[in-house]
Amino acid sequence: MRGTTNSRRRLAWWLLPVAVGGALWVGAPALSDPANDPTIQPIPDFAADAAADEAKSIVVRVSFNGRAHATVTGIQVVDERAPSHLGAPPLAKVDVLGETGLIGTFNDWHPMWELGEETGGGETRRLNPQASGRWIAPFDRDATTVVVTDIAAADEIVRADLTDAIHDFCLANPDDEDCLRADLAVEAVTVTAAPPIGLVGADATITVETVVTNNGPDGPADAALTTTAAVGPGVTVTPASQTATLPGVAVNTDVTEPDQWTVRCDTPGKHTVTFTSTVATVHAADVDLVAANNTRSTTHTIDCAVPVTVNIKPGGDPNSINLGAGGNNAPLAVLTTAAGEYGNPLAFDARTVVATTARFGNRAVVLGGGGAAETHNRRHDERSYELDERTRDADLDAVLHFRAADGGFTPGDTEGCLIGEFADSTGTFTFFGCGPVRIVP
Ligand SMILES: [Ca+2]
Ligand SMILES: [Ca+2]
Ligand SMILES: [Ca+2]
Ligand SMILES: [Ca+2]
Repeated sequence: MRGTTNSRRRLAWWLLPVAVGGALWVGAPALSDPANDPTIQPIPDFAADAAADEAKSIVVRVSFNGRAHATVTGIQVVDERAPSHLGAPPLAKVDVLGETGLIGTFNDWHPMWELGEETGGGETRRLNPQASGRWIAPFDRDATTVVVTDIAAADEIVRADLTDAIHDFCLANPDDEDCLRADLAVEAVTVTAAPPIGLVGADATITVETVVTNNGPDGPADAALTTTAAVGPGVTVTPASQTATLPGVAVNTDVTEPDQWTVRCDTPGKHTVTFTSTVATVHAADVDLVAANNTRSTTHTIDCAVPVTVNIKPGGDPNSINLGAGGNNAPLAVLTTAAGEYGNPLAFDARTVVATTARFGNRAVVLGGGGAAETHNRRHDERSYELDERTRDADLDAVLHFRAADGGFTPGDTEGCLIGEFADSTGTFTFFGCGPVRIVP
């Protein structure tokens, strides 16, 4: 240790703030300049100056438990200008970080360093391992973190998250010039696109749009939007939640955020999905004092249908669909199948088909509620043909008849679809199946 030199340097650290804050004696200008004459210059009004000074600072208090082991005991925004660190020694390095990187850095005292005076007049120093102290940084609305490094030990002493303290300050002082007061609101949550039915074992896509606005008074404000999907048993929605940042939502301006969700039906029946959107400010210095309008929900009911195998024109191939008079009684078999047969996830007993609910035709037409109704309003249970058009297995299938011209077919259609209800001991559910057709105009 170069004791003498170090002592002198430390002494300079003591004195420099005094020198900067007070008069500069070295090379002082001549008193002949009236501007430098203290006898005629007014005494500054400290109270008035303090009131006009809107500068704030961030105070990080710590207590040590050994060198470079400090815990944060408090973080606070105060209405006072941060002290100058111009003459501070390179003991601790204080970095103020924001979302996009370094905002400011300065050297400061290390609270563990304690200086004293020897009885003989010399200077003593010691490290107090139980010290407590504070660092004071100029306020910055974008500050997120203070990192203090012990320069000599090259150790991070503390890393303090400032966001709660800044947010609390702005909640208490929303009209402060560094705070932004925005009443963000979710105006609407709407399912804008969804398939008419879901199929058990298959994925479907649902589009949900959330409209966010900023009721002011301040803006634009970045908004964080979170939308969650809640479902009961029998259906799965992924992801469970989605987030988006809506940059710069201007006052009285609507911003629409669309999200896509994958819905998978696990069991037959009608299942309800609830989409809930919540908006919040993004930055610590931005506050929304009206929480009541930050969340909105919508519910969507998805009818999970059981996929079935249909043999249009059983025993025949191709499955010609005659839209003229020849197609007045087109037969179709709904096959009774075991789970896994023809790729169907669930077993299906065709004898549960409710014939009066069956509609046959173009896919979009039957999914939209149209299509041809069963000609006789009844089901014919018989051992019909498998898709090879030759095999007839032992179980009974449901043969139905339709007037093809009522199916909404167009000449280019290559598939015919059947939708309807089936009823078993557990309830009434929807079934759906399609097969290839050749349209005969
Ligand atoms: Ca609000
Ligand atoms: Ca056939
Ligand atoms: Ca069968
Ligand atoms: Ca059969």
